[in-house]
Amino acid sequence: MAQPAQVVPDSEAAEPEMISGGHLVAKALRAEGVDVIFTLCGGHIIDIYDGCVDEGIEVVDVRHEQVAAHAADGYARITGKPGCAVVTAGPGTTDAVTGVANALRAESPMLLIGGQGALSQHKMGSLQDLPHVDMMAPITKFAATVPHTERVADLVSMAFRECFNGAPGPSFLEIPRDILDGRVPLAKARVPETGRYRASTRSVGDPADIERLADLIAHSEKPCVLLGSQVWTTRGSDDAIDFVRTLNIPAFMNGSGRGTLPPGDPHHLQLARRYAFQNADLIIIVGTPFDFRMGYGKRLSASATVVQIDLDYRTVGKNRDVDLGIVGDAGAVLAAVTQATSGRTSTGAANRKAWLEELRGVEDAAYQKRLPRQLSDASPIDPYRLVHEINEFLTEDSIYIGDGGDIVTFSGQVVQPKSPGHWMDPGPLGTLGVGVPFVMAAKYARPDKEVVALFGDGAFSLTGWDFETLVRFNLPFVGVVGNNSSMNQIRYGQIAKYGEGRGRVGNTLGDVRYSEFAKMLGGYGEEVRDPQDIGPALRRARESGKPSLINVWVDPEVYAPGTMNQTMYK
Ligand SMILES: Cc1ncc(C[n+]2csc(CCOP(=O)(O)OP(=O)(O)O)c2C)c(N)n1
Ligand SMILES: [Mg+2]
Repeated sequence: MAQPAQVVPDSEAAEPEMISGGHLVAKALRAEGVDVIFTLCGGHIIDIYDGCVDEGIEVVDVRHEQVAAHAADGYARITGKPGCAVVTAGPGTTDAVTGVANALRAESPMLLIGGQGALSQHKMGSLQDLPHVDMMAPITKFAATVPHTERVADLVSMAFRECFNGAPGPSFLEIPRDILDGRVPLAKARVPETGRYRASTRSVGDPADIERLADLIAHSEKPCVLLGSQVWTTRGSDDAIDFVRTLNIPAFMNGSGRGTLPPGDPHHLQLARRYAFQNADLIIIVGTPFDFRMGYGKRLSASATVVQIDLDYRTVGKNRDVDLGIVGDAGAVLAAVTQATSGRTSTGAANRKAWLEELRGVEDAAYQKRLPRQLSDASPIDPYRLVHEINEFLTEDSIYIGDGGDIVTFSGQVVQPKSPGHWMDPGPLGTLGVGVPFVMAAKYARPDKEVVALFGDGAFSLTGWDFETLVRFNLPFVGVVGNNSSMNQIRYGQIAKYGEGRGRVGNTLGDVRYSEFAKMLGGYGEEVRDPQDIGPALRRARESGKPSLINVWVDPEVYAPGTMNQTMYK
């Protein structure tokens, strides 16, 4: 005889699996492949840590929230995955503002999660309560409050989707304390699955425009291309290399696009840029806006045909008219154009030999003119010598990070990364203090790489205490302080404007022995006053296997040409 089906009374039903908001955050981070959060603790956010323990996400705890946010930005740049910083309510979130703002201007996809007072105490004056979403809205692509525990993972995935809308950028979520600590049945929470909540961003724009660009190139005798940050963001380096080589187009690189072509490559140019922009008949701008770094587009010849390719519709044609605009993924667009030229009788490549030789001549002359400064034995040390030694020191596996004023302006001319994605600077916000957090992110994400950072003494001071975090997490790197006991880039402008006698106001730093600071915190350090000692000291820092600071005393009375021209303000 069949047994009657067993009816379980409600009171004895198996309890549904419950989950808290913090654990849902961790699940959503996991879905995006995020394996680390950068954070400074606070009572509002600890449940996220507990979730990270379950999901195997590492918690890297820093000493200032600005560092957490910059590290998340750096992690995104290095890995191509979004970075995540988690900070507490109020001052934790305000401290992170600079890092978020930097990521916005640098088009870096990061998520900042901030704590918030409990929703049940909304507007009652809870501890650390501030209008975070209002504060973050102008400097993010998306800023929202999570209104219910069931929605936590859903909103994290939404924030990630928004990070990759157009040109990438930061998102912000605040999670009220009761929402984060609350527990809901797992079955009721929306937990988006990896690969199922974001579409591809590899668009090539209008196919007719790809053909038009192929035509323009085929008929150009003097083209050049500027490979900007989005070439790296879209991981389009190989496509860009194929494009310039197949079509024989001289290439300049800026921002994170530096290193796309290795130094010594016949198509790699740097110092002839102004000449090329003045004399080219076709200028192709890839993944970089016409901002101050481009003289707002004014430095491009008025008679050249100008093409702009960008992930962000809003960037194309901004500040300067263009002849052709393509909204799409840098690598995908360049690959499509190379492909479009392949069936033609002529790509024009052979007609560009003379133009390449002309540019090479300009490049070589500029290099020879500067070389004596790079080899200078002067004491105090000429900053050109310091950056020359750093350039010589870099290998194909060295990620170079620049954080400072004048000293980094020198390095921008001389230091050439040897591989794609091996150059990091703050980007167009020009934020001092990104150095230590970028080291943290780079070395954490790519322990197989060497990280070499050049700091101004002013820049280092902003976030330098997190050198201790690098020691604590065993993240060795070669650090160099170009020490002029000054905020020298600003000092130059003051002297030029107000005269020598009034040039030393608000820009003087102490003669700090940063090597001792490094040693105090458990790192390696050396002082260098003689140019001959720079190379050996760098090598000993490499060998030490520790976070290091080589404090190099440079001449405060010499300035980079970019500083003297005050190009950044023009
Ligand atoms: C966070 C921040 N504060 C202030 C500035 C303005 N600023 C630009 S360069 C500079 C001087 C930096 O000094 P240092 O890092 O020692 O480099 P140096 O110019 O002396 O080589 C300052 C203060 C900035 N860019 N970022
Ligand atoms: Mg300085």
